[in-house]
Amino acid sequence: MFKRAIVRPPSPNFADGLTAAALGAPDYKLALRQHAAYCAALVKCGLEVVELAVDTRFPDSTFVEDTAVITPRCAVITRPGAASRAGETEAIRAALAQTFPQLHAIEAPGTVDGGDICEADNHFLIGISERTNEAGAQQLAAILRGVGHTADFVDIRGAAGLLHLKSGLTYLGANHLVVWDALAQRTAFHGYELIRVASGDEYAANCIRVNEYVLVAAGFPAFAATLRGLGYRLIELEMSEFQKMDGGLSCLSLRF
Ligand code: CIR
Repeated sequence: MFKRAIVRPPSPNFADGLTAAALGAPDYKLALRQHAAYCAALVKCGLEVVELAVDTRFPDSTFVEDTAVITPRCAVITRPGAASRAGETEAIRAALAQTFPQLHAIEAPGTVDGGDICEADNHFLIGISERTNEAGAQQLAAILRGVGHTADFVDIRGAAGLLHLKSGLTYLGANHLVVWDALAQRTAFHGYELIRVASGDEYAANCIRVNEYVLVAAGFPAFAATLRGLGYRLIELEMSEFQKMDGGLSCLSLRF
């Protein structure tokens, strides 16, 4: 069960962040409303939501997930792969230090974005991407294994349209792994019961299980029906303005 989430509202210069989405510039006021609805959903799931101050030095800083990896056994400050995002970890380190007396950290030359790390019970799937390099992936795996988790790597370099591993993948619990059709054959996913996301619905694959609910992006009725059919209780959230900046539901919080 998660008890708490760290979030950071989008900053007024959110539109200056990194994106390859080609969906146009986000509307800041609408992004704030969507972010508020997201926080309300986390509260509905039973979480205390800790909101960090907006920081205009970092237009992508609303995507807090990329700055840390938190498990029931450890917390790791990442070293984000995009230079413009490197400084985002400072505020996260300060926020987490209150709860985690020992913070691990990824060191140069390693880079890790939290969006590449998928926690599946005690096992961690670590994406190697344009943001998470092999050195960072190895460092993280060593930290996770050192506290008793297991870890495996998934190389997604060259997977078209996939910024982070979790852009195309979600572990829901109960051995259910939501995954893009295009990724379903990867050996790292053998042994899971796959919930395949059809071509055209790719954005829906980034959803999050939060206690008794699954938060899903609005606008994907077939995918939502599949999850409901498996017995999941859903909260559907409008995510259009974050999608324009290549972000999804998981990216907007750190849950622990
Ligand atoms: C970036 O390119 O870094 C941001 N615009 C989007 C980050 C999304 N984060 C995630 O998928 N975990």
